[in-house]
Formats: sequence, structure tokens, C-alpha cells
Amino acid sequence: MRIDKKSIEKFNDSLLVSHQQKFSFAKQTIPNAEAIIQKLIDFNVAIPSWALGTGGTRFGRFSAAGEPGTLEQKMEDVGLLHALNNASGAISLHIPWDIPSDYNAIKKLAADLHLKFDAVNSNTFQDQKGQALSYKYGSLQNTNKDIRKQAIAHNIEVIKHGNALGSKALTVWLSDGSSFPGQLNFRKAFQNTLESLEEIYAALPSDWKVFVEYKAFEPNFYSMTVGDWGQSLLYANKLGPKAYTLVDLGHHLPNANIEQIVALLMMEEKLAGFHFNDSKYGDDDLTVGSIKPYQLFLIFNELVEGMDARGLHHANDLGWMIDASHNIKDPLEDLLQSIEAIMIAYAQALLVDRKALNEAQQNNDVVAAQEILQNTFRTDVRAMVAEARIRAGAALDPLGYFRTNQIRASLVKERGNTIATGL
Ligand code: PSV
Ligand code: MN
Repeated sequence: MRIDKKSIEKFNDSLLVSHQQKFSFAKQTIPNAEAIIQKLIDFNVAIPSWALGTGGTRFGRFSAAGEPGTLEQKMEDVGLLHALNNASGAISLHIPWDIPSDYNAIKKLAADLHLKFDAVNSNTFQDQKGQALSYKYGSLQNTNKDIRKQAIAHNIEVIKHGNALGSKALTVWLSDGSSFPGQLNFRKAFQNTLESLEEIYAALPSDWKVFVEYKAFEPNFYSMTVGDWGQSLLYANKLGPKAYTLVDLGHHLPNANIEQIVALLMMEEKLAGFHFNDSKYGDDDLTVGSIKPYQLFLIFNELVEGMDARGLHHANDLGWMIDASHNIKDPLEDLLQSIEAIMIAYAQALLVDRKALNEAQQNNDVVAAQEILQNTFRTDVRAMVAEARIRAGAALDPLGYFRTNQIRASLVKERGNTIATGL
């Protein structure tokens, strides 16, 4: 299913008067409004192929109808999102869930939908049907060399698929670790993992990067072999300039100061980018900004400050992606909400008065520093974000369009009771 530009225009027209009132107020009160709008038009967040279907917990999965059953349909879903919000112009594939059967046809479909291929992801956290050796006790860390070799070969195969499609990065997330004290020699597990990663690194095309994603716990509950940003950074530093640390917001222990982690990784030129989501307890994979919107803003505040300090291009120089699971919401509605939350946090971070904040920090004026950040966070930038969308030919209110035009009902009619592959 494709969304017709004319129907978006018609929908926008019905909301235009009220939007223009809000936008003209925002424009009068926000300095540099035009420059901010251009940055919002340029900004894009990749959608993971595995987030287009209903996820589940270990207790059950309540699938909805009309989920994408094929890679092509997953891409069409991302195309729908992108047509509505002009901010979802890339898809991230997970191998072997999304192995393309015809690269050229998939590339053509991507071009038709104005989509790029973001980082490709390897999967050594599950055993696949017919797989010779099991990852039950880990993959790149495994004490058995043949298992490590199999996992290395899989990662190299993922690079080949990604390269054929035009991806430029491999994301490695390992479930490797241990669930009981004594199960693992930590040093040997680290060394095996490093040696395995070195072989994968050597297979990267010259213009590729490898992103090492860390996670504090789950599925292993005593130790994770890439358990935090320190460990990931160790691997990235030892591997070389093409290796970076990837931050998934749900992969920290409670109350971790993620904005500080981000600032320091950027300082070290080792921040790969993000898997955005939100959480209350652990890797809850909830809608971005649904639980801790202020934390999201604080992260973007550090990002904008750090990217500007290093002269980075906001839209292109870091990897922006969502990694979420939708257990009770329609996945597409959830993703629209997540992107909106990201755009709002980014817009607010662009508004921060950096000069005043610097001064407050320099003078140890704690009260002023807090006022600057909180006043900015409390500024309503929704009309700015909507204006950026309108100017790019997308929907003023993407979720409103999705509901008014009953997009899910059309997908169910078209696809039937399909269930997406993935987790
Ligand atoms: C692991 O929890 C993770 O965050 C990794 O990014 C995986 O690739 C993804 O979720 C899907 O399982
Ligand atoms: Mn992730």
C-alpha cells in the first residue's frame, strides 16, 4: 500500500488554520526558527525491520492482523511511515530474518519508497533451523573454536548482504555472557570475543563501520560479555578506527546517567549512534519518550552540544535508529509516536541557549543552568516539528492521518492475518 501525496495535502488542508496560529506564535518566540526547521526536515531515524510486527514477552505474543509477512512488505510499512512523517527514510535489516532473494529488486523498491539501508544486524543470539552448532553457551566468546568460527562466518555473511544493498555498517549485539558465578572465565571470554571481532573487523569494506552494542543483562543474568559502555569502548578502541560503541537506551542498569555516557563517547569520537526506546525497569522496549521524556531531551542536549563542538552533521554523522517492541499497540502507530518524541526532543535541544548555559556552568550558577534546560524542555515545539513535515510534503499530524484514513484496516484487507517474522 502506498500513500497518495494528494490525500496528505487534503488532510493537511483540514488542519491548516489551527496549525498556522500555533506556528506563527512559535516563530515569534523561538529565535532561529527557520534554521531549526531546516534541521528538522533533514533529520531521519531508521526503523528496524523487526519492529513492524507485534512483539511479545516470554509469556505470550498477541499478534495483530495485517502485519508485514515479507521483507518487501516491511519496506512498504517503513515507506508508509516515511511518507507520513518525512523522518523514517531508512530501514535496518536483521539477518537471517530479512535475507533478500533479489538484491536489485529490493534496491529498486527502496529507491521507489525513498528509503536507504541503515546498519545491518547479525543474529548469534538464536539457533537457526539446520544450524550445525549451538549458541547456547555463547557465540563469539564460546570456548569451542568451531562455534566461534561459525559465528564469525555468519557476521561476514551479514556484511555481504548489507554491502550488496548499500548499507555502511554492521551492528553486533551479543547475548554472550553467563548466568551463574563460575560459569565463565571473564578474561578468556573477553579475549575470545575480541579475537572473533577482529576477524569480523578485517572483513569490513573500507568505507564500513562496526557498531558494538552493549547490554547490562538479558538473556544472561550474571555477566554479559559486552555488558556496558566501558566494555564496548574497550573492544572499539582495541579494534580500531572503524569500530564504535552503540547506545541502546534500554540497555543500562536503572538510573544510569545516559547523557553523560553519550557526552564522553562523543568526546572520544567513539559514539556510533542510538537504538532509541524507553523503559521503566530494564530493556522494556517501550515507545520513545513515553516514560522519561526529560531524559530524552537531556540526551539530545548533550548530542547537539557534542556534535556542534566536533563539527558533525546532525543528520548524517551518527546512526539514529529506533529499537522497540510493541506488545499492545499497533506497531505503526507506536513508531509514529516514537519518531514524534525524537523530533520534539531534538527540536528542543536545538533551542537551548548554549551561550547562557556555558556562562552558568562557568560561574557555577546551578540555578540558572537548571532554569535554562527546564525552560527549554517546557517550550512547546510541536508546531515547529509539524511545519517541517508540511514543508517536506508529509502529514501535519501523521498519527491523525493514519487513524482518519484507517491505514491498518487497509493493510489487513490487503494482507490478511499475516504475522511478521522476527522476535
Ligand atoms: C537486544 O536486546 C537488541 O537491543 C539488539 O539490538 C538486537 O539486535 C535487537 O534488540 C533485536 O533483538
Ligand atoms: Mn538494540
